[in-house]
Amino acid sequence: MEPKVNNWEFCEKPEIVVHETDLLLIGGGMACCGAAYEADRWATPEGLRVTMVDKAATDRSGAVAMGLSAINTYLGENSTEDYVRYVRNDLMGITREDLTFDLGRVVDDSVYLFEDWGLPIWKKDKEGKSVDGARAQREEMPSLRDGGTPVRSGRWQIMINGESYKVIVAEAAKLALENNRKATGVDQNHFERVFIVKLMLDKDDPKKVAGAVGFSVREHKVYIFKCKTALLGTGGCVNIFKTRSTAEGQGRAWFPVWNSGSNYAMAAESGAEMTMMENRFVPARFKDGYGPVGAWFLLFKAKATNALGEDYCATNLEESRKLYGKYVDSLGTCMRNHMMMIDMKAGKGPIKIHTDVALQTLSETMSKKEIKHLEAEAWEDFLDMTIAQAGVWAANNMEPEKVPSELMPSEPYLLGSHAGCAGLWTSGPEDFGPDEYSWGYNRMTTINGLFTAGDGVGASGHKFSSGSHAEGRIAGKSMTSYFLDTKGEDVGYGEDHEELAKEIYMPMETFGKFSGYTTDPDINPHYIRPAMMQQRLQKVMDEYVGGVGTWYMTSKTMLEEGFKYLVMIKEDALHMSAENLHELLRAWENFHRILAGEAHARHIHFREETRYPGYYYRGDFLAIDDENWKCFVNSTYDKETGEWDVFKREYHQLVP
Ligand code: SFD
Ligand code: AMP
Repeated sequence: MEPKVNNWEFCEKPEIVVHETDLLLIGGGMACCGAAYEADRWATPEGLRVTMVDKAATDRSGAVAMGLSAINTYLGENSTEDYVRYVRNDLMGITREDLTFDLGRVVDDSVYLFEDWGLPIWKKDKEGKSVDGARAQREEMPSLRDGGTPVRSGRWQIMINGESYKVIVAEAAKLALENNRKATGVDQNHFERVFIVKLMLDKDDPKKVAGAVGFSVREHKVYIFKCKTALLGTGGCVNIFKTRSTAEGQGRAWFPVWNSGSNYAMAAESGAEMTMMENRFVPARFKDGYGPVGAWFLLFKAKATNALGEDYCATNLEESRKLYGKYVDSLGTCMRNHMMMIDMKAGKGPIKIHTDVALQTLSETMSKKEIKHLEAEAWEDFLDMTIAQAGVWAANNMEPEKVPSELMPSEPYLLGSHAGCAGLWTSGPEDFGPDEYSWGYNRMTTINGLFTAGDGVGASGHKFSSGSHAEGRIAGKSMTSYFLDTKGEDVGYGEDHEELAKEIYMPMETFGKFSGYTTDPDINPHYIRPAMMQQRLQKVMDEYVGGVGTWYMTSKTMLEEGFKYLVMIKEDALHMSAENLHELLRAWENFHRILAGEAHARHIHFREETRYPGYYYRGDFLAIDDENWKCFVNSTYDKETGEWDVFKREYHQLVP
């Protein structure tokens, strides 16, 4: 097919806005809000300009958009070493322990800040009774910083009334940006609804970042940011696999559908080293609404069984030990999934979580008023975080105190902050870990000046909302050091602004030029619409890279067949069309999803074992193989040739 060209004949040429800054924060989620807060503390006094650009409205953007009902990483009385052991166990023995240790020693300070900024955190009163966050605030119970006792659901998790969690964290970030704006005299340093699609590198040194480009999803504007250092804080990747939700429900997922793998795709295209991109997270969730299970298992002490009433984690333990040995004992997240899937595949489903039994048991020692409050908390757990699950209960006339709910493993997501560890290979702290893990600036990638945090940092999961914020703070401070240390060195990209705008708006020119060729603009031999391209990608990933359609099974032969389609999908993506700015957003999300999906598949193809049973299986290497594969799998991508170089990196155990 003829390559598409853009001469602005069929779509309006956008205005090109150029913004120069020093520290650019790409994203407005937990990581970038942490970075904005911390960068203001260190960069503003030095007169450095800080800018945030977010794809959405920062108050309600990213994974915490709907709020959360718990903070899953708060160490409190736990040691940092134990945190490293917990993360290592849950991620099947391979993590960058320097990054996890470094995060563990600072994360609680972010939680103290959240409480200072108004986040209602549940507390234990003098009798040891739970008091929800709003009442604890009203009764001025001691803050965590002042020794207050949180209500723990699990060893690492604390309960919150978190519907407005993101609004609270975003407000602090925006105040920090405003303080910086005033101090540095710039007109604007917070851009919302601007989707960044490409990083730009220094024209003389392709191992150095020099800027980023994107477009407004509301106005005909292309934004070009010139910067010396940038933070990629754009979250994880959702909707690369066929989803369990279908048709009218398509779009319902657990992780946010608007996080489209930009972190991984833009970094890969810049040549940054990736790590553990074979890892994924397959969360067990309340069926159809994708409601999380943590609070139910940990706070409400609910049990999950197969349809025969058996605890599948007990009945399948020894069977699982045959392939996964000692790894079954810590019953990590993927292992719990694995044992559930054994029963589901054996027809012992549906799997049910017994919310009714849990609430009835808890209410045995409670007053009527306390029971009413408990039932409200049961609903609030989802109303604070995954509203649709409360919707599914209501729509199905289900009262959790009366009937159990069905659980289902969802489609896979790529992320680095939750119970997964895909992402970029970054420098760790100077004071903890082997030399090869640190190259100057904490959380800097292998591209100088390019940093990442949260879902962007690979090989160090279980950071969650609080850890992503704290990691953003670490990066914000390091970016300031990097800028000051490289003050005399100029950077500048070579890209032409007009050519960048043409490339970005190509799908709109394509639609304008060819949509009249057929009677139905959806059916056209000259282009493919983004929604269809997404469906194609999801189908190929599902069938060849271990989606729900194959019970997460794949192999060398399946992957190699899949690669043929992925290469064609990359070619065909150049012929996507976009009728409006929303479809242009969808088109560029696909470009990012396709590359993130390919990275995932290339890494799974390289790692010849099944390290994460319950997340995915290599049918040709079903067992865990510590002898050959207790190591990191890293890669770099060459966007000119489309070639991936995938290789091993040594794992060092730092905490006994
Ligand atoms: O219940 C671009 N998470 C939970 N963490 C907890 O601490 N407690 C919980 O209770 C958690 N639960 C939970 C969680 C997530 C979700 C979706 C649900 C339930 C339903 C995990 C945390 O939320 C997660 O770890 C962090 O938020 C990750 O932070 P970060 O910063 O890595 O990602 P982000 O917050 O999603 O922000 C991404 C930002 O980037 C923007 N963006 N901007 C410009 N250009 C682009 N190309 C962009 N692409 C994305 C987004 O707009 C956003 O601002 S439970 O499951 O455990
Ligand atoms: P989730 O709701 O699945 O996202 O999990 C939230 C938190 O609870 C994470 O820290 C999980 O590791 C933890 N968690 C979830 N289910 C269990 C379980 N069955 N046992 C122990 N921890 C769990």
